Amino acid sequence: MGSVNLVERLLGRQLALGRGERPAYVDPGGELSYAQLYRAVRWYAARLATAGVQPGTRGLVLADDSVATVVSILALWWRGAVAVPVSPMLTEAEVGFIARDCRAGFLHADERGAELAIRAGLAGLPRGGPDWTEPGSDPAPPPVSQPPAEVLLIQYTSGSTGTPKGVLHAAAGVDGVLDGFGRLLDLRPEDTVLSTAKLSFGYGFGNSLLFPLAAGARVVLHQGPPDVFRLAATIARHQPTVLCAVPRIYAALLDRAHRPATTDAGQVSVVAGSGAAPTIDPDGAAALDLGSVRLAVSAGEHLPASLCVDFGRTFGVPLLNGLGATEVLHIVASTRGSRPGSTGRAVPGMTLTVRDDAGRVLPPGSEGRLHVAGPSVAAGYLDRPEASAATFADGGAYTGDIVSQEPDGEIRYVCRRDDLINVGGYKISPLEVEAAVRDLPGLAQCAVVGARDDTGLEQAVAYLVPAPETDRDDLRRAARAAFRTNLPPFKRPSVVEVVDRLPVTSTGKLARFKLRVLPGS
Ligand code: 3SK
Repeated sequence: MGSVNLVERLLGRQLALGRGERPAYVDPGGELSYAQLYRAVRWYAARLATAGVQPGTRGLVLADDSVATVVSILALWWRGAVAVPVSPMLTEAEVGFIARDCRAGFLHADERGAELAIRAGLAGLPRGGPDWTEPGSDPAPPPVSQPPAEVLLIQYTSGSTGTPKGVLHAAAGVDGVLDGFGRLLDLRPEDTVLSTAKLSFGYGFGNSLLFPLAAGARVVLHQGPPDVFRLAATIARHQPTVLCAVPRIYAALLDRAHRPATTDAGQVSVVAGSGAAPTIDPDGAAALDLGSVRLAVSAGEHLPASLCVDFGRTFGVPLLNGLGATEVLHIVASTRGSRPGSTGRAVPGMTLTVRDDAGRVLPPGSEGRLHVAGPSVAAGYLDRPEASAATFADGGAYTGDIVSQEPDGEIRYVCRRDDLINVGGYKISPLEVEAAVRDLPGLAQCAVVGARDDTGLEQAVAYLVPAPETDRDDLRRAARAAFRTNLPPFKRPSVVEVVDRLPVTSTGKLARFKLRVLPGS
């Protein structure tokens, strides 16, 4: 493979194909064509050069989804720099850690991201913002081509201990994913894509940046938390043809569709587990109409078969399930033509096998560790040789999922191999959530686990053991307050249960598996 020029593949190509006037992005600020996007990226890249950003500099992008966020990422690539997208929903401690861990040399931040960055002690970093996308006069040198092995994207993922790890994606991997899941997704220039997963997460990065730009499609950027009322309004307004979301968003859309419209007016709604503040529907019963949608994509967490079937029947839209991981950049198993309940087969160019703890391939039907090989496997974790050796092994990467595989290649998801809790695609370390209440007066012990609710979706449940003489209700209230203070919304447990004791194994260790049942079910 020769050198890779992603800006050319994603943007220059659309102009060369005469699609410059076609719409590229819509956000609350308006709509932008491919030609306008190209110019905005060039201006931003020129400003990066003036600010001293060099090829290889790591640029933290701390912003909600917007045109400016996309422009900053593409401009970093134009300059040969490394984009490090980070969610502004993280705490200042997490943002500070990530900035130090990746040795960030530049920061792009929106208003909220800038405030967060200052609290995180990043005031000294050279900083750009949405105003850098405005017309400028500086000539920008042409976009930099990169050797295939050059890292140009670092995506952070939670470790099972709660310490985020930077996943290093090389130019060839980012290029390769376009020929992998990108080929299977098969977007067209007439498509409009709407993803509720944000650019700061691997799933959203592909959905809202890589795949649509490679196809010359239009993208609607949804800001703020993805509650169903705002989502319904965005769908009604912008008529997406392809919707990408996590299963609990599809469950919330179904729930809304099944409720009689007359009971909706003014009702308070929150997408389960999103951690978002409840939203009051300002217009009463905004119609939920998925008539424009030709394809819905689900990934990030396990899609229960019943939800997949119910969604297809209710909306008449096929729901394509997928399994992905940050370590393999995007979706690597997908259900085109598979049966409901399946997680699908390998996407083009990727090889999936099920292996035992020694890395040996297991026969069909056996449960084991999902191993992925192919172009989009990342180069490793930043500065984590041990973790890299454990995950990036045997010619590919282990995703941390336990699955089985049928003789025809279909994957069936079983569970996670580690204790990470998966809520709407966010992988949450129980240790980090437990640490948030560690010093709470009146708390003797705490264990946090993931438990499936009656729809089959995982919820984070905190079990608290009170110290003697402690009022149980006071403890529950104090724990909820501590979770609110110490954790970003999406990491807060949705159920907090006070119990007399925690179960232990015969060797006296906490038996987390015994807690993985929702209280009351
Ligand atoms: O499920 C995930 O964690 C994921 C990560 C990156 C890209 C895509 C997906 C589904």
